[in-house]
Amino acid sequence: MNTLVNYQVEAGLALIGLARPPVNALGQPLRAAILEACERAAADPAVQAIILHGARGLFCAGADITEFGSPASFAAPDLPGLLVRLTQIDKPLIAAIGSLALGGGLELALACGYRIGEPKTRVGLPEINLGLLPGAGGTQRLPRLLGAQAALNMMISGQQVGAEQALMLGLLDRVTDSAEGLLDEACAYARELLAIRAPARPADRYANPGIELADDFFASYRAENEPRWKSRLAPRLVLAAVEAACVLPLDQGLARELSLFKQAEDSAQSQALRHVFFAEREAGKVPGVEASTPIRAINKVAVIGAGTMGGGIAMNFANAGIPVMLLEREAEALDRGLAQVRKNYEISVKRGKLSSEQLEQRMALFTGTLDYAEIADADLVIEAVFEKMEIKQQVFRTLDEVCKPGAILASNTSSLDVDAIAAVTRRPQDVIGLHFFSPANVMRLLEVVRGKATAPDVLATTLKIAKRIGKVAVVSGVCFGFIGNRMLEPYNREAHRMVLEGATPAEVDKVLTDLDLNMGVLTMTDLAGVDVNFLVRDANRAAFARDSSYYRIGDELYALGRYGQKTARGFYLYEGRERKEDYEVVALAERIAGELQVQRRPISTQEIHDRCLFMLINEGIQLLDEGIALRSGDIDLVWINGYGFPGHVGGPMHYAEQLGLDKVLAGIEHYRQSLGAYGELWFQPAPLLQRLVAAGKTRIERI
Ligand code: 3H9
Repeated sequence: MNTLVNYQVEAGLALIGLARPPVNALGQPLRAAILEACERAAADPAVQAIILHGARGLFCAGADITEFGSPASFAAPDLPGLLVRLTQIDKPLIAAIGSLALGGGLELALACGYRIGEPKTRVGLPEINLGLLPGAGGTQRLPRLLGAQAALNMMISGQQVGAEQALMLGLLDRVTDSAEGLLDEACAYARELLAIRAPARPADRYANPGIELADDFFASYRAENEPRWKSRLAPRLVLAAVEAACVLPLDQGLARELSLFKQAEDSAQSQALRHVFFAEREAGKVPGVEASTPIRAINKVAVIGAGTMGGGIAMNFANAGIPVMLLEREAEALDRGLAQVRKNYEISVKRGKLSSEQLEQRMALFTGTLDYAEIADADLVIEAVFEKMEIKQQVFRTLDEVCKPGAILASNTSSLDVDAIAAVTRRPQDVIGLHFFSPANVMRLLEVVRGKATAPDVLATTLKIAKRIGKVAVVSGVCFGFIGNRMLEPYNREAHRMVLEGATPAEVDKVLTDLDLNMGVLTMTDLAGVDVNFLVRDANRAAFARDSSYYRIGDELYALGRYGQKTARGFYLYEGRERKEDYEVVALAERIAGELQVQRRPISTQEIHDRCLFMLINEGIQLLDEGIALRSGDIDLVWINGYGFPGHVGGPMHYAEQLGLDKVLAGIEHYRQSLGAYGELWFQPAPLLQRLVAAGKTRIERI
C-alpha cells in the first residue's frame, strides 16, 4: 500500500490516515493515494463506512501550495474531481479532524458527509491570504452547510474557527472530549450512523443558501467593501463564487468556482502572495542557527522606557502570557505609560476583541518600577529609550551592571549601530537589536539585528520568542537604519526632492496609494513625525552630507513647527481625520527650489513611480549584496509588515522581478542622465543589479 496513507479495516470500518509530513498538503501523490484508498474501501463489501483522519493528528493544511502555477496543481486526480468522487461513494464518510483542517483540507472534510473534531480542532478557508478562493468545492458546499452569509464571512476573513464555534455553526457534527479519543469516537460515531441507517451524505441544510439574504445583498456587499479591497482580486472572486452558490445548481456552481479559481491562480497577485507565504517560512532559517542551537528560557521580560514604544513592546509579551516589567526614570512617566497600556486594552475591549476579564489578566502581568535593581532577574531586557547613542549606551552600561548573567540585552534602536551599543558592555555576545515598529503592539514586523558578537543562542532565542508573540522576524545585519529604514531613506529622498521639482505631496502619495500601499511616503512622514525624521537626520548629518538639498523642505517644515499629524500640519493640513493639501507647502517648495536653483516642472505619475520605487528597490538590492539582508524575500517581508507595502504586490523585490530587472536598471540609468548633477549623484545602480541584468537573471539573488 501507498506510504502516503495508512489503510486499515476494522470491524466494517475503513480507516484512512493521511500521512504526508509535515502538514498533509494535498499534492498530486497524496491525492492519488486518497483516491486509491477510498476506491478500495468503496469496493470492499466488508467496509460499511469510511473514516478519513490525519495519521499524526493534524488533518490537512490544504492544497500543496508549491504546485500552484505549475501543471502539477491540476494533475490527475485533481482535487475538485477527487472530492466530487468522494461525495458519490454510497457509504458514509466521516472526517475525523485532528488539530487542523485548512483550505483544501477543510474542503476534503466537507466532501465527507460527517465531521467530528476534538477540543483543539481549528478549521478555516485561508485561501484569500494566498490571493485565491477555495477551489475544491468550498465556495459551493460551505454555503449549503452554513448559509451564504456565514460561509462568506469565513472565506473573506480567511480566519480559523475553533472547535466550539465550528460545532455551533454546524461545520462539525461532534467534538470529542480529548484529542486522544478522536479516532475511537469517530468509529463509535460511524457505528451509530450505520445503526440508524443514516444516508451516506445528509441532505444540504441550506438547499437555497441565499434564502435569508436581501435581494441586493451581493451588490451592496461589494460596494461597501471595495474601498477596503483596493485592487485585490481574490475577495471579488470569492464573492462571485458565493453568489454563484446562491443561484446555480451544485454542478454548475462547481464549474463556475473552478473557472474563478484558475483566474486567481494565474494572477500576479496570487503569485505575489504565495511568494510572501514561502518568504515567511524561509525568514526563520538563519545561518548559524540550527535546530540543535540551545534556547535560553524567557519567563520574565523587562522594558526600559514606558513611552508609546516601550508600552507597546511590553504589551506583546503580556498578550503572550509573559510577565513584563516597565522601567521608567520618573513615577509620573511610569504611571502615564501604564495608564496608556490600560487604555489600549480598553479600546480592544470596546471593539469586542478582548473581554474585561482578559484585560485584567493582562494588566496583572505588568509591573512598574523606577529601580534598575528590580529588573536584575529578567531573562530579556528591551531598551526603548530616546534614539540617541549616548543615552542608549548609558542604559546598556547600567544593564551590564545589574542584569543577571545570561540575560539577553536588546535595543529597540531604529537606526543606530548595535555593535557600538554592545561594545559598552562586558557581554556583547548577549546584545542584540530588536527593532519593533510603531504601534508596537499592532505591527507584525520585528527586525532582529545581529551584531558582530551576538551569540547564536541569543539569536535563536529571540527568533523563537518573536514567533511566540506573533511577529514576523527578519534578521538584519548592522548598518545605518538596518533593512527598513535604510531603504526608506532613498525612497523618502525622491519624494522630498520631487516636491521641490514641482509635484505636490498629494501627487506623490497618490502614485503610491494607487499601487495599494497603505499610505504614501509623505503621509507616512507626517504620521511618524516630521520632527522624528529631523532628529534622526540631525543625529546623522554625516550620512546625508553628500547633498542634503532635498531635505531642506523637511528641515524647514520642522523649523515651522509643522511636525505632521500631531500638530495638525506637516506636508498636509489635518482637520480631524481628514487630510488636505496645503498651498503653503507648495509655496515653501517653490521658494526653496528657487534658492537651490532647482527647475520646477510638472512631474508625471510614471516619473514619481519610477523614482520612488526604483530607488527603493536599488537600495534593497545593495543591502542584499552587502549581506545586511540574507535574502530578497526578507526585504519584502520588512516592507510588507513594517511599511504597508501590499502583500498582493509581493514587496519591492518581488515587484522589481515582476517589472523586469532590466527595466529597473534602464530606469535608473535614464534618471541618472536626465536629472543633471542630482541624477549623477544619486541614481547609481547597485552593482548587484547590474550583474544580475548582465547575467540575464530574472530573480534577485546574490551572485
Ligand atoms: C488551497 O487549499 C486551495 C484549494 O482550495 C483548492 C485547490 C484546487 N502546501 O507554517 P509552518 C509547509 S490553498 C505546501 O512553518 P506552522 C511550510 O512551507 C492552501 N506546503 O508551520 C513549511 O515547510 P518548510 C490553503 C505547506 O506549524 C512546513 O509546511 N491552506 C503548506 O507554523 C511547516 O509550515 C493554507 O493556506 C501547504 N498548504 O503552521 C494553509 N502548508 O518546513 C497554509 C504548510 O519546508 N499553511 N506547508 O519551511 C499554514 O497556514 C501553516 O503552514 C500551518 C502550519 C498553520 C498549516
